[in-house]
Amino acid sequence: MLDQNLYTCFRDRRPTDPSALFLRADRGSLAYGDLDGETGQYAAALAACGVSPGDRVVVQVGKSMEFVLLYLACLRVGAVFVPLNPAYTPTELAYFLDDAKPQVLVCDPDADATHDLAALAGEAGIGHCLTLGMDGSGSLPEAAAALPPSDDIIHRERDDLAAILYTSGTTGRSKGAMITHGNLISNGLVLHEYWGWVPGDVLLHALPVFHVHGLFVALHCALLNGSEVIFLDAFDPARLVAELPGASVLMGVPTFYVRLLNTPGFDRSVSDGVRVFISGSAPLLPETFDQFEALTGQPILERYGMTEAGMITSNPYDDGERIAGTVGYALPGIHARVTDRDGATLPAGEIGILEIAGPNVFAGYWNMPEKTAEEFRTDGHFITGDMATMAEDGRITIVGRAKDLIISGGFNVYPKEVEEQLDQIPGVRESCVIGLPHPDLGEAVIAVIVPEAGGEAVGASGAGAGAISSESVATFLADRLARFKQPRQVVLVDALPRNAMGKVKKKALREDYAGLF
Ligand code: MCA
Ligand code: AMP
Repeated sequence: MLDQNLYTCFRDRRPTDPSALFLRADRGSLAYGDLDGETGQYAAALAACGVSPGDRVVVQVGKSMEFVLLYLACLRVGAVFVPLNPAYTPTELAYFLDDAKPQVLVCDPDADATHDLAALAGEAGIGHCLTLGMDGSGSLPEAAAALPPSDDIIHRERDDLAAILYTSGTTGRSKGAMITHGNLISNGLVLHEYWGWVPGDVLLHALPVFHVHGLFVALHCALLNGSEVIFLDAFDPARLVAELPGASVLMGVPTFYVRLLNTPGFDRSVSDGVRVFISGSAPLLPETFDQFEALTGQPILERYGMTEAGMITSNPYDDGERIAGTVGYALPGIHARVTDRDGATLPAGEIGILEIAGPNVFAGYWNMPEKTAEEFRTDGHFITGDMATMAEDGRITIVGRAKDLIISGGFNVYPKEVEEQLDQIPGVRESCVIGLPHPDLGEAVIAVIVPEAGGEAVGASGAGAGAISSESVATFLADRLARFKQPRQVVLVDALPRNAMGKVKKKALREDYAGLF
C-alpha cells in the first residue's frame, strides 16, 4: 500500500528551494528545507521516551514554532497527537491523561513549576513528562537538540490514527475524536483545491493551534501549498492590521472579524492584497458579513465544520455567490443530507438534523464504542447535532443546534459540564447554563442559579457569608474549569422555568435574558 503518512504528503509538496520559509514568527523563522532535520530531532526525542506507533503524546503548551515541529514529529513516528487547550486546569488535565493514557506528556515549564504537572503525570502512570515553553525553552527542545535527527517516516495506512482531539460532551464528559491520516489528507487536499491556493500565497495565522481550525485547516493548507505562514502568538487586531498587507489568506473565527472592523487603520489599503478572508467555527452574523464587505469590498468566505469531520461545507471561492448566513455546499467527496429524528431525509428547505458521510469523517470516539455507535446511522452517516436546511441546489444553512452547546469566541462550552460544577457549590440548589448573544464573542456563557432556601441571593458585591454571587462562583470554578467555560454573568432566580415533563425551558431563559449584553 502507498504510504498514507500525512507528513509524506506534506513533504512531497514542499517548495524546491530549501530556503523557502515555512514559519515566520516573532522569535525567528523556519525554512522548509530545515523541516526534515528539525522534526527528525524531535522524532528522536520521542523515540528516546519509548514512543511507538499508536502511542499517544499529550501536549498542553502555548503556540510556538516548536509546537509545530513536535506535531510533525508525532506524524513521522506514527504517534497520536493529543493537543489540549493551555487554559485547561490541572483537574481537567487529569481527566485527559487518565483517558488518553499517553506515553508522554509535554507541558509548559511554568505550569509544571506552579502545579507540579510532572507529579500529576506520575500519578496517572505516565513515565515521561517533558516541557516546552512558548519561548522555545524546555526539556523537550533540549533533548531534541542533543540528538542526531532520525531519518524515519513510518509507513501509515489511511485508517491509522494521527490525532485525538477532545470535544466536550453533552454528558459532561469530554470525548476524544479519533482522527486518521486519511481524514487529514483528504480534507486538506480538498480545501487546498476548493479555496484556490496558488503559488506565493502567504497565510496570516493568528488562531490557536490546539484545535482543528488553527492546526489542521490553516496549517495543513499552507503546508500542502508550500506557503509561508506569518505565525502570530495570538490574535491581536492591531497586529493583524500591520501584517495583513504582507498576507494573501486569513482564517479566523467570527470574533476576529468583529474586532477587525472596530480596529483603527483597518481599511482597503490593508485588505486589498488579501485573496480570501475565511470564517468558521461559529456562525458569522450577516451584519458582520455586510459591514466587512462594505468596508473592504470583499465578501467573507464562510465555511462550516466540526472536530469529528474537519471541514464539511464551504461557500464558493470563485464559482458562485457567497451568501451571508449560509455555509455553502458540501465539499467535494462529502455527502450531506438533512433528516428528521429517525434519519429520514427531508425535502429541500425543511429544517432537520445535518448528517454527513465522507473520507473526512473520524474513526469514532476514543474508548467510547457505545457513544460512537449512537452518533452514526447504520449506513455510515455521522449525525452532526447541528440543525440545518438544504436548498434545492444543495446550499446549506445552519439554523441552530440539536445539541446543547454554547460557542463563545469559537470555543465550545457544554452547559452540562458547567452545571455539574455549579451544583457542587454549597448554597446552590440547582443551576442552568445558557448562551446569550454577545456582540464580541457571538455567545457568552451565563449561569442561572437557584440558591438554597434561605441562602442569600446577592448581587455583584458578593457580600454575606455563604451567599452566592458572581465572585463566589468565579472563586469556586477557578481551579475546576478553564476560564473560557466560566460564566460571564451569574443570574439568581427563585426557580427555573420547567415544562410539563419537568425539563428546564432553556429557550425561555434565553429569551428572558436575551438583551443582557
Ligand atoms: C479568551 N477568553 C474567553 C475566550 N477567549 N472567554 C470566553 N470565550 C473565549 N473564546 C477569556 C480569557 O481567558 C480572559 O479571561 C478573557 O476572556 C479576556 O480575553 P480576551 O483578551 O478578550 O480574549 P482573547 O485572548 O482576545 O481571545 C479571544 C479570541 C480567542 C481571540 C476570540 O478566544 C480565540 O482565538 N478563539 C479562537 C477559537 C478557535 O480557534 N476555535 C476553533 C475550534 P480573564 O480576563 O479572566 O483572564 S475548531 C472548531 O470549532 C471547528 C472544527 C471549526 O469549524 O473550526
Ligand atoms: P467543535 O466541536 O469545536 O469542532 O465545533 C463544531 C461546531 O461548531 C459545529 O458542530 C457547529 O455547531 C459549529 N460551527 C462551526 N462552523 C460553523 C459555522 N460556520 N456556522 C455555524 N456553526 C458553526
